Amino acid sequence: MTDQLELHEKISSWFHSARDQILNSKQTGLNVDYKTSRLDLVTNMDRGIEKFYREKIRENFPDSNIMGEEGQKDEFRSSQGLFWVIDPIDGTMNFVKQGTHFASMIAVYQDQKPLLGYIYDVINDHLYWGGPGLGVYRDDQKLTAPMDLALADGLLGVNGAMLMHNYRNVQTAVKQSAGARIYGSAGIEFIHVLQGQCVGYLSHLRPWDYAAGAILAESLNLIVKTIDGQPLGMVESEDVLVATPQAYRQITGIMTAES
Ligand code: 2AM
Ligand code: CA
Ligand code: CA
Ligand code: CA
Repeated sequence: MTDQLELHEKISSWFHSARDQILNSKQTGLNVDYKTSRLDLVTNMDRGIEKFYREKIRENFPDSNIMGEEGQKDEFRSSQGLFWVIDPIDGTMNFVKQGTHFASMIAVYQDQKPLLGYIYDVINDHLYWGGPGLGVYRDDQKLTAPMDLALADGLLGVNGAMLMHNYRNVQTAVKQSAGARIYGSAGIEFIHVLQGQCVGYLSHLRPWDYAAGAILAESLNLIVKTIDGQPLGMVESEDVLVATPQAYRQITGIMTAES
């Protein structure tokens, strides 16, 4: 078994270098392109940071397989050894429009089992990291597992489009909560749930959006599955719900009920 803390020492240093590059882009300028729509952006920084992580991984762990949002995608199912999932900038729209509320994320698996998860809140310079057997840390400080709050007792992070279209009755879940929050970055939303600031988060996500968050959430006894109660795959996009056990049961009860 690769030593988690030995790996962590290397990986954590990459995030601070990524931060410098991202902050520098304010001076050097951003090129913004559209992917599938005017709401689906990619910048030279998304591509540059992913390239930087890939180079670091190849240099330090040459036998790795890598899946990244902006690059080549190795197959998770057939990958033994170290497998990496990268989201170089999560919340690219926020990055472009607000210059804040975005994250940089890496998830690491060994022989298809979770090993380490990282969500880096770039602007606030906080690294949320951990994995099975380690618990979850915010920089050097260990997080306590959030209380198992009911839906009525907490805020619910949701995807804006799902809420607008009342996807699978999500508005009913929001009405039963203390209110909806829409932050526009899956990574930032996961951080709120990890810290007990939101009772759950619901969105339609791809593997790089949820991989790191799922590793951290499971290490804090949160539930992270599809809204139909299925374990998260590593290939498709999924309706992902991360929540306290109580809120998870309540939200899926509402969203999977026959209407
Ligand atoms: P991204 O910025 O890395 O693409 C925005 O609601 C959140 O959903 C972000 O975490 C964003 O990640 C993610 N997302 C997933 N698919 C998306 C898409 N097609 N367009 C915009 N955001 C998407
Ligand atoms: Ca994107
Ligand atoms: Ca993302
Ligand atoms: Ca991204």
